[in-house]
Amino acid sequence: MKTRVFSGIQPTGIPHLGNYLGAIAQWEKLQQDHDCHFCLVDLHAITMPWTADILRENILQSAACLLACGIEPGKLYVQSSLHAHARLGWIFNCVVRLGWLNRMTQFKDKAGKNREKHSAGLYIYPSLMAADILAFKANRIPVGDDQRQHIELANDIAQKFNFDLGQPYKEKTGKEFFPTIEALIPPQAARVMSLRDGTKKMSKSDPSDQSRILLTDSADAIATKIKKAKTDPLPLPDNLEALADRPEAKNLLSLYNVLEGKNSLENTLNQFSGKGFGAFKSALADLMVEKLAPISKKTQEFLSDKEELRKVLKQGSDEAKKIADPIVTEAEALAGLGF
Ligand code: AQP
Repeated sequence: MKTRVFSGIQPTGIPHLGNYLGAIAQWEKLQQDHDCHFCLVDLHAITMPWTADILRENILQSAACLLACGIEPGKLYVQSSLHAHARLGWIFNCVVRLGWLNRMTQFKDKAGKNREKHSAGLYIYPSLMAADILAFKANRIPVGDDQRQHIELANDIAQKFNFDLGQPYKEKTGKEFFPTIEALIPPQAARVMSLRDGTKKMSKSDPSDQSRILLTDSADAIATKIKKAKTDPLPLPDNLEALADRPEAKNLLSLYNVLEGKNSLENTLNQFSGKGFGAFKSALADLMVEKLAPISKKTQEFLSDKEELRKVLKQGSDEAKKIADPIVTEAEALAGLGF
């Protein structure tokens, strides 16, 4: 049996380069020889203020972009079309401990000083994410580095469920009900940083458009964003140690390195060491345009037929239901639910 892979992305706008290098590029490779299910997590998207029409449009745009990145029809669906997520999510809300949720750094970062004003959904988001994964009993989760802590929490929730409620299943089968989950975090570009601040991750929710490269950005937009990207006055160094306290330079060099398909930052450093940022940025923008232009073009093609896009998402949902519905029904029975 093929190993099962699950991952999701919030349909909160067109995916950016961080989403692509941290997650989507891995998805595209894994689908060749794994049982893959990729999800547009609209239930997560509504944990921050939202508008229904914009959300609907973002779902189609994100779907078109993911298909343009090579995700195959039948493997992509919308989270809210599968009730298994919310059903298991509620059970997990009752399994997860408040102390565990209090440790989640992403909530602290997003809620900031205004935590009282944020939705309860934002706070319990990680337990829904655990349900997203475990509704499939998936055990390989390709994600960026920012999701590491949430995957650890999903394992804690799975273990507590197994221990508190899964004993009858274990006695019958000799196995734990939920498997152990492994995050697949890419060796490079696991955390692509903002173009405006090398200490913050590139994110769809950053208020500045200039902080991220969208996969559908035009050549001009890419050139302008890279030209304006924050840097420092020093020339590019010739060794990795000298990048330690230069986060913006390190981020841009890493992007060049990974887009060029090299697996060592030293190669890129050798190519540009001693040069100023002007020449390097121009080479980086050209390379980005070369890699992203085909994705942008295909996204527009997919978007030109929204009926077809909806059909593709329905197909993905039908496939996902076949797996997740029986698992969640069994989890409910173990929890004494589902009379
Ligand atoms: N900067 C990044 N570098 C590498 N991987 C990243 N991911 C996100 N940002 C980076 C990975 O992309 C997948 C989808 O994540 P998401 O939709 O939660 O990402 P986002 O762009 O960060 O979206 P938002 O709306 O702005 O959400 P928050 O505020 O949560 O960051 C995940 O696998 C993620 O690791």
